[in-house]
Amino acid sequence: MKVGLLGLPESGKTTLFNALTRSDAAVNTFGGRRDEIHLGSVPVPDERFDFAVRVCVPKSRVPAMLEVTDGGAKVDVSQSREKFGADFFAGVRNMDALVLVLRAFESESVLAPDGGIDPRRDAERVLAELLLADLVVAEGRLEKLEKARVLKRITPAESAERLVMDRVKAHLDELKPIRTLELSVEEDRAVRSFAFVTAKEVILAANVGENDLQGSPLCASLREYAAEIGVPIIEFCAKLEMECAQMEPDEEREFLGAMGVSEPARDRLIRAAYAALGYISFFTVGEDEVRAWTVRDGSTAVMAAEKIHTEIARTFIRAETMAFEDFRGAGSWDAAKAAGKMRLEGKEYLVKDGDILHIRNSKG
Ligand SMILES: Nc1nc2c(ncn2[C@@H]2O[C@H](COP(=O)(O)OP(=O)(O)O)[C@@H](O)[C@H]2O)c(=O)[nH]1
Ligand SMILES: [Mg+2]
Repeated sequence: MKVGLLGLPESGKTTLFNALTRSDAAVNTFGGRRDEIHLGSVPVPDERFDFAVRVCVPKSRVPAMLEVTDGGAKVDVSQSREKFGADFFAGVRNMDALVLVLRAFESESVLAPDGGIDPRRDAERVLAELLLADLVVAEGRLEKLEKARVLKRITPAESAERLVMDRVKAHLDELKPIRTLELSVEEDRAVRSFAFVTAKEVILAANVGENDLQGSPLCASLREYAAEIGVPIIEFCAKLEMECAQMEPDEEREFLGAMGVSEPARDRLIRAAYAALGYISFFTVGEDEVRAWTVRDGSTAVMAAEKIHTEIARTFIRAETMAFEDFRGAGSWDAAKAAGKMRLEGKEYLVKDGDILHIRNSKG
């Protein structure tokens, strides 16, 4: 899963990046370099994966990974419009979700923006920029298609695309993000290559001060806004989380716990992203490898097989399947199988969160 950190300068993106990925990228000092892109990844914490590793003792273990990009898009709404182009958000076009980092911390050393600290205002401004970027793309494409139509050089596929693009533009004109536009599978396919930024799921990430961990008053209006637009919100203190990100997980929990934080922002963000994207996990287990896989809820067994390898999907016969709790209860695949907990499922079986799958295929 790929997430891009987005936000105004000095909102704490790089600080959060360090906290999430346990890195130590330089945070901005005033006038510092702003053009750097940071890429990092962090295993998705999952006690089911840990359990499977404990009981299987595999040669290799491959957890699901969260990939984080910081600096893929620099949003500075104080700059003139001319500086924004369709390419402005190029760095986040291949992300699954966007994490909008919002300054909600007071600080004497980090200058407050004009108008004071107001995470809701900042959220609205950045989301408006995203809408505008998509409008530029949709309008540009519609102009091209219109020219082709006038010159009678429009293909049937382009005519179909034009109808969808009209709907996309009308939706954006109403200031609504594309993620709230219902598109059929074919319609989605017709415009998917444009990778509209407002089609992506958004998570609001309010960066609060150390003393506001029990609910920052600065976030009251932002919380209402999040509920209004139906977007998840997490509140955390990036600076604090960065300080303890290098600790051992237990030590980190203890440290944060003493500050009244029950779970690191890393874990909460990952959970919010999985929920927003409708992602679930399935596992493959064995002596060679224990591996966690991420698929969309509603994926079939053959789609899960596709994740593993196209060849395995092509030669799919049956999925040997068991629910995670049956695996856990029996303590091993073989024991669960002996207890009659293993099922044989076909291509259209809907994979459940936590399922353990073994795809039988005609290649072995
Ligand atoms: N007090 C406080 N300062 C923070 C916090 N998060 C970031 N900062 C400071 O804000 C400045 C900008 O942070 P940075 O992560 O570089 O922001 P970016 O421009 O969005 O990447 C740095 O001086 C950070 O130390 C926080 O939670 N509390
Ligand atoms: Mg930065």
